[in-house]
Amino acid sequence: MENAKKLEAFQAKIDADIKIEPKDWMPEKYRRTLIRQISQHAHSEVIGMQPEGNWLTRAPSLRSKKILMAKIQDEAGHGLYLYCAAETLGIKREQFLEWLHEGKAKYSSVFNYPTLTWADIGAIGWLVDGAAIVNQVSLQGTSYGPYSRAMVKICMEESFHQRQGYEIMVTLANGTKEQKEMAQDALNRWWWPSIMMFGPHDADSAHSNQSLKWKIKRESNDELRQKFIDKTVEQGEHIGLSFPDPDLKWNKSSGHYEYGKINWNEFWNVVKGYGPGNKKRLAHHKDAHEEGSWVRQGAIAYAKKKRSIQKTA
Ligand code: BYC
Repeated sequence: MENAKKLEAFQAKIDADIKIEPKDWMPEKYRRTLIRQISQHAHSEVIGMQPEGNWLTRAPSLRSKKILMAKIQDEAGHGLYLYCAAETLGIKREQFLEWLHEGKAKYSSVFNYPTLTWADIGAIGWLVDGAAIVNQVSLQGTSYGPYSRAMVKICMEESFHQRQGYEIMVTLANGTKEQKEMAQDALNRWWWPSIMMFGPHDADSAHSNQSLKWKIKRESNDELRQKFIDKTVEQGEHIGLSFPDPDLKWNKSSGHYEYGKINWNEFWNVVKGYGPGNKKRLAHHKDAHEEGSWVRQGAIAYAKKKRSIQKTA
């Protein structure tokens, strides 16, 4: 009875668009859903640095190298804001990393594809960050205060990332025949993985109904995917690129693009750990984590020492 009343009051707060803060009462399932989604979001930001890092030493100019370096550093920062937001739910960061290393926590499927050419860096910024922005603008309105505030800051930086990628694609699409082919090839390989980022169709999405009711998610997977497709197709056509989907066509009466069948076997295969880069990405993360342990130990020792000096002063 007590719990039913609390649940009712909780839902009333959500319905009135009042943010839920860390010390507020919340149903255990709400807390667990947030822990799962926010920590997976954080892992995606951090693992997402790897495909781009692959091109840092081979960027074609000092300018493009500086921009790419700044972008990758931003992704690390996004991971940190998100781990902090997830920690407000009572779980330590070490635990999130343990779950990631044990394969219990996911990260976005899209980061398991390789970056074969410089054009892939353009495609990631334009398409992957472009898809992430659509999702994250919506998540600014999420019901959990710390997640929502992290999203506001992250979105400001993501729009610069999307432009960084599109600028590379524009340059290549207006370049030599070989450069245009490189841009087209990158679009061909990144288009489907990018639209898979939004997750399964609504009818097959295990968590959507409850997450929408609790306003953890503000729009469904398919609604967000459609928004991304509608805005991105025009950007691609504007620079003379074509999309690898023969069924992609404008539907005048609905005001949206129709698109072909998504290969869900490929998606689930990647999500389950069998994509082209899963093993490499995780192994690299584990190695980097181990190699960085002396930095963490040093930082903890320094903080302890500083606290004890402050106490005795
Ligand atoms: N990849 O019921 P559903 C970036 C899983 S990084 C892997 O629809 P939900 C960037 C899902 O977890 C930004 N798994 O789930 C960084 C669930 O499995 P579990 C990344 C996926 O949570 C560097 C199952 O499928 N953005 O911008 O309601 C460089 C059923 O799905 C995926 C985020 O992380 C996937 N794509 O909705 C460049 C956004 N999709 O957990 C750029 C935050 C689904 O039950 N997350 N699954 O085992 C979300 O908005 C939601 O969690 C999702 C899925 C829309 C992804």
